[in-house]
Amino acid sequence: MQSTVTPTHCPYCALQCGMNLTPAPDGTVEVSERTDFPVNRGALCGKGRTAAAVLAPGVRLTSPLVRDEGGALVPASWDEALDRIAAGLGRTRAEHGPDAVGVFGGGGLTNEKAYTLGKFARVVLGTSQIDYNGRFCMSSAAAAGIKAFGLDRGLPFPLEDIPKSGCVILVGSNLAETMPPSLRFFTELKENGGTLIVIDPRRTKTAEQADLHLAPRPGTDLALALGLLHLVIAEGRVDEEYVRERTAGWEDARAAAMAHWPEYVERITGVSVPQLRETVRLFCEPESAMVLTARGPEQQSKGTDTVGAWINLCLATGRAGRPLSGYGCLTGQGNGQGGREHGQKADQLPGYRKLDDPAARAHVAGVWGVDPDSLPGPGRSAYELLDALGTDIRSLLLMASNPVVSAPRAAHIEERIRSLDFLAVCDVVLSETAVLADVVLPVTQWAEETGTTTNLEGRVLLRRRAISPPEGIRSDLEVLHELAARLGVEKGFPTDPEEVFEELRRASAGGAADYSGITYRRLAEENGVFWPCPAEAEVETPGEDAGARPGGEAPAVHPGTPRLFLDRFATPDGRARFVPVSHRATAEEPDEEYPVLLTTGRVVAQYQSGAQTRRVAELNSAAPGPFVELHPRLAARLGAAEGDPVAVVSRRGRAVAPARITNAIRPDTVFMPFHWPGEGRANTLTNPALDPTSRMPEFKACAVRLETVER
Ligand SMILES: Nc1nc2c(c(=O)[nH]1)N[C@H]1C(S)=C(S)[C@@H](COP(=O)(O)OP(=O)(O)OC[C@H]3O[C@@H](n4cnc5c(=O)[nH]c(N)nc54)[C@H](O)[C@@H]3O)O[C@H]1N2
Ligand SMILES: Nc1nc2c(c(=O)[nH]1)N[C@H]1C(S)=C(S)[C@@H](COP(=O)(O)OP(=O)(O)OC[C@H]3O[C@@H](n4cnc5c(=O)[nH]c(N)nc54)[C@H](O)[C@@H]3O)O[C@H]1N2
Ligand code: SF4
Ligand SMILES: [Mo]
Repeated sequence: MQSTVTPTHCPYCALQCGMNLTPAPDGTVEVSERTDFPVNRGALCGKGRTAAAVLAPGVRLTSPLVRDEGGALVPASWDEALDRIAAGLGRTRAEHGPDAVGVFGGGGLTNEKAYTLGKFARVVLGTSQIDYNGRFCMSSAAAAGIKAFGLDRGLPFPLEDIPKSGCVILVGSNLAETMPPSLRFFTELKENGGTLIVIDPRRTKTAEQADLHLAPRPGTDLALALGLLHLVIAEGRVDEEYVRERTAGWEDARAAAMAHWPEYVERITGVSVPQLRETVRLFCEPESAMVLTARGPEQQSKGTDTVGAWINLCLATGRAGRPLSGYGCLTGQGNGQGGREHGQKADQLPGYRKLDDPAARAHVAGVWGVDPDSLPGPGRSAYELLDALGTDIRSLLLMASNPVVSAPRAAHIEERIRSLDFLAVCDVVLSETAVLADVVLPVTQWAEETGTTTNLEGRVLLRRRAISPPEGIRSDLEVLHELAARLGVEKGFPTDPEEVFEELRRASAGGAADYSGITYRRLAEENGVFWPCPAEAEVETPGEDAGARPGGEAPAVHPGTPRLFLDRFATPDGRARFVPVSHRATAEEPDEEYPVLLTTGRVVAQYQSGAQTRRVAELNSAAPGPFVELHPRLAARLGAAEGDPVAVVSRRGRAVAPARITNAIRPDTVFMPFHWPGEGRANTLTNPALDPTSRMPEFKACAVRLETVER
């Protein structure tokens, strides 16, 4: 018998690399190269290559678990587990009202699941208290993009544009470790004569590729961007005609930048004035240039303003909404983009509609067959929701996140989770958060189910089912269907992903993220479609590069939108908005007691809270545990040698991990990856100070002191 090959996509990051899956006779599945997907052209990182390991029965959950009277989690039937969840959530709702029931989702969920989870919260539970882990991810960039451009889509152009640009500034992205196959676009940029500038307090694998590496103090990117804009103005490099024709608000932004003298910026950031000048020269001289941000500048209590400042730099120099130029955010999770468009965010309805917009409520309520007035209003943001557990929020349904490891001030959040009246978790493995649940439901994984994701380019993709799930596993959609029925809503929660997508198309129609012209058939035939893609193909929007249609005939349907803003921005008057921003300090500056800055991030072989990748032997041996990266001078002052356990202490707690001494980091800064629970958990230390607009916590900068540990 010949085995069938299924072309699909990786379960992990926002690159959504294409891969082929081939079922083996023993029920496992083999991952192999798929060369027809343009983003990765066959290349996979170690996580993608080994993703099938998490499908194995010894690794994953295979039965629902319920807490018995003795307090142990024991296997149970689906009916018992589902009944208990319906009873737990229902009891809280009856006793404390709908807003005492919380829902927490994830950017790893497919569009169909994210959509259904949002609908479940608002229609079945009637709660406003839903948010998701994407709030911890790209919410600052999203907020800034909406302010400036009227629309948030991670990249406004396909990755394939990068090599053709003149200069790319990568701000706080370590994509050589976080999206390895994408490094190709940047090496091609250099081969084509373009310049790569990397801004990171550490000389990362990505920074090693750069023509110019700036290493600012963590939390000072806002000042850095303002200093660059100051020089652009002072050196007469403003594109006056573009500013006049395509933007609004320049005068105020200009005045704010003028207050940020290069010498002042040098003092704040530690980046020298000659380096600032060189950056401006490299950015402004070519015909086209891009700024791409990732979590470095975004995960700050001023992340929205910081991204706004980088957008201002692009606007002042005419580098947005023009070919091979623009600002983009490198979204992180597998469906980090789609996950924020279809209604699992506290303030959103499907199609990237606003929950407080009466027209949006009426449209979505129409699709859902409910009274618009029955839809709750906006709820709390992710950290605020987690912080309210056990007090205002008494029961929680958690799907696809592991906050015990990944939330800021994690010891406090863990304690909040433990104080809940009732916790239900849907996961593929027994994560550190699932262990605390009253009921755990085992769900199907990427290779076992069909669904769509939207990658960091805004390209909607079809993930296909390649194998059957093991006996005893159900999908997230089946779980929500069953729970809805038990809570009295028999209709409107289909279990077939395509049926959900058909409804999502209607719900998104006319919204900012319009998917109504996208079908599963098109996704399969065209290898992905860029949103917005309305159902009615009016006259093709001039200036948009729609890409060639198969067959070459005139498009009968909307071709999708690979490139945004070429003619106008998505604001009412079509102009981009400058935002007047000024530098401000991080929420917690170093002082005598806590004299060092801690920043956090990732390593190539582990994914997020590590719930999945820590269970893969090959990845675990490549990255077996946490560490504290510090400069030799700091290590000498501390009296620590390579590998010695070092205690990192902040106002929130204490973590211990081995020292990794390197002069690739600033001497005033230490770095810890956040993939591990226990003693070395980085988030025991992090500061939940929130950005006032995006409600993003300050994962990237807090004050700590270091201590040696006797072993
Ligand atoms: N291997 C791996 N890949 C992943 C993930 C993973 O967990 N593991 N997660 C995925 C997800 S969800 C995301 S969001 C992306 C994240 O992708 P990235 O944003 O690339 O990842 P991080 O390591 O969090 O942060 C990037 C860099 O920011 C730097 N940085 C720290 N503080 C500052 C600062 O104040 N300013 C500046 N300019 N830089 C700073 C860090 O030194 C780090 O090198 O990765 C995705 N891909
Ligand atoms: N200190 C520090 N903390 C951080 C960050 C940082 O840079 N520094 N980054 C933040 C960022 S950007 C992010 S995105 C978050 C991520 O942190 P988390 O939200 O904890 O993300 P994951 O570890 O991916 O957790 C996903 C969980 O869902 C499960 N899962 C996977 N697929 C499915 C599915 O289809 N259905 C269900 N039901 N479950 C599924 C996985 O097994 C896993 O347990 O961490 C944030 N925390
Ligand atoms: S880069 Fe991201 S999408 Fe590609 S194989 Fe690695 S984890 Fe998967
Ligand atoms: Mo993320």
